[in-house]
Amino acid sequence: MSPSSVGTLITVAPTGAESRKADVPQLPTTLDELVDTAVRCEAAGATLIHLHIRNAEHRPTLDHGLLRASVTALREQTDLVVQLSTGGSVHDPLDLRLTVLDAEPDSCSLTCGTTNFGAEVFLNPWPFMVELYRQSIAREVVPEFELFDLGHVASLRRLLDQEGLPYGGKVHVDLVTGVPGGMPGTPAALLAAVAMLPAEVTSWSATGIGRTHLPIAATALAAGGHLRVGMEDNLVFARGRAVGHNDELVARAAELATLMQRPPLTTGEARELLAVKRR
Ligand code: KMH
Ligand code: ZN
Repeated sequence: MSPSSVGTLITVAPTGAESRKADVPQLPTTLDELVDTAVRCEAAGATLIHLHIRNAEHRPTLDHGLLRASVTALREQTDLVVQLSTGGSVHDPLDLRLTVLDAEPDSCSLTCGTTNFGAEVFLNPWPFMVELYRQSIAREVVPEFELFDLGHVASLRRLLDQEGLPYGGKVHVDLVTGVPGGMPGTPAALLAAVAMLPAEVTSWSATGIGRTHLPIAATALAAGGHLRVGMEDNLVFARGRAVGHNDELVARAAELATLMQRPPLTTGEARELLAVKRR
């Protein structure tokens, strides 16, 4: 893929599992807030939403009914590709994380290894990765391989060698940089990971946690990658200015991509890029 040959897939990760509503009231945590966020972010240029949901107390949950209701509502109100997080929060047990696919999303995250995550551990043992991958293929859900470290790139190589290609035949990767415990959010680290990607990878995006988000976005665009932005990864829009709404981050990503002659993909183009099943 030559850097300038394709438009840009913009993923929004609006909520995550880490920030507390009490600390960040503008974080979308209710279903109404999520739908409003999705509609506004789609209008601003996003084509994929990476979703973590919250319960009535605004705490992270993997409740099946709430997951399914969220997927249904987003499908009804937007044309976004709906990706459910299987990473959940660092406190979610592995067996519960495997049940996320019961909600029949278009896509699911699949992290290719365990990583230190601040003071916690984000657990992704090899047997869990394999089981999740097999389930994604059986249920015709397109995985997005989340790579937090160079070791995760090597594990993706191993997974593809052992299990073959994902449902749809496309291999989309998201390089998550700047997590305390993972690869740093620097152009050098990102480009090292990109250089190691298996030849089967058909598209990749990148995100930088916190203040690394802008240099990582600029590097990804220059190197032919796609973008992930959102309040899961970054709560500060600019020095001294908090993110007021996720669509501000999406609009800036779209502007940057357009300046780089790689304007946002349409949702139809994004679905084709990822080979998601029409549901
Ligand atoms: N919340 C993190 C522990 C994913 O969504 O798959 C894991 C995470 C990755 O956000
Ligand atoms: Zn996530």
